[in-house]
Amino acid sequence: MRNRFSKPFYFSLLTITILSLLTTRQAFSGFPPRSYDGPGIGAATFYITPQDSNFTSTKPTDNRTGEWFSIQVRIANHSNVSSWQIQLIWKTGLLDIPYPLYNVTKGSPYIFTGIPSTGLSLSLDPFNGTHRRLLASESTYLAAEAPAAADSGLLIIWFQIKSDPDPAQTLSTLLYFEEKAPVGHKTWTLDGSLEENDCTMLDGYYENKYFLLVHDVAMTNVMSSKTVVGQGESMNISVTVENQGDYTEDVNVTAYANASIAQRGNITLTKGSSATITLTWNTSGFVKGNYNISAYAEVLDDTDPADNSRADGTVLVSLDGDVNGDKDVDGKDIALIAKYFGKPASYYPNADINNDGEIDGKDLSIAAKNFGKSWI
Ligand SMILES: [Ca+2]
Ligand SMILES: [Ca+2]
Ligand SMILES: [Ca+2]
Ligand SMILES: [Ca+2]
Repeated sequence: MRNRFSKPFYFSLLTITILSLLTTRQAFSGFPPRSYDGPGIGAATFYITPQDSNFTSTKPTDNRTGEWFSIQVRIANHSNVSSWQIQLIWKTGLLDIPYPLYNVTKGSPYIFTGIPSTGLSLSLDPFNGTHRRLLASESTYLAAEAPAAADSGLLIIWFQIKSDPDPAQTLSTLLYFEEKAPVGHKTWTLDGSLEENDCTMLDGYYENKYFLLVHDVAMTNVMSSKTVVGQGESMNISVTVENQGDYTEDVNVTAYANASIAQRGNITLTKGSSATITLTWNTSGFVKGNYNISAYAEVLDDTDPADNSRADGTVLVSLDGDVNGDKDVDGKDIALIAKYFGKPASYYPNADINNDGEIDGKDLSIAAKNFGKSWI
């Protein structure tokens, strides 16, 4: 088409003068040149739908090469369109249109439905060493214009995926409308007077990436119910585990007092979910002293092992009946039990000496048995 309009050398000065006398504007016929660079009428938007597509591979051996997908090129908020042309460009390493005659068809509802026109004109050729271009256009006859519409179809295009990424690689391409190209190859619409309309181009983004499914659980909270526990009594350790991976997990959970196992447990967690279970530490057989409380969540092949364990400070194993942790059983301990007497353990967990959930006479009698004793 450019050749048709780049041979002015054959024109004599006389011819040009006569032409300029006969017409100030070219009569519309067939495929128009881009003859006017003004603001035009209307303000349409060319867009690609879907705007984004990811062709995700879940493991390196997934083969997406050869798969097909379609996009539509559409035009929105247009009026006075008698001719449209788009130049669409993409990276050939990722996508291609192997058979344009079969794989590029009119969109729906097509912009020129019921209007006499030239028919769809298509050409597919290299844009540069890495990119390929589809040039598509259609014009109406006799200055006929498409009625104003919110949205119309231009093209349906079937692309084929040409490459698979390896784990270290993502293949991506912008499917973009070229508007800064030389005259004749840019994207535009014209009205019946061959005036160019204002247009906005919304490109699409396409990516073929390798996505590894992972096992990853995390210990997000560890909470000891007591700060002081009587030797031979029990306390609770609440552990919260989150499944940050991609599989449903059967999680083994272990609470520790220093390096010793306090108790083991198990939680089943679906992808993205979180749950808390309560483990119990029976201090029978543990010598008096401070213990670091921690918990560990375990699944096979955890890809992020750093978040699987968590600590929660220290707990004192003391003389049974020592509620305030000063290593004796005296009036201060009795006073604390008395203060919360009849209340649930949550009011003052250390005072629920026998760990049965209530602060009552049983706790008081345990303290009474060791009243006056101390250690160290
Ligand atoms: Ca994690
Ligand atoms: Ca983890
Ligand atoms: Ca005490
Ligand atoms: Ca109790």
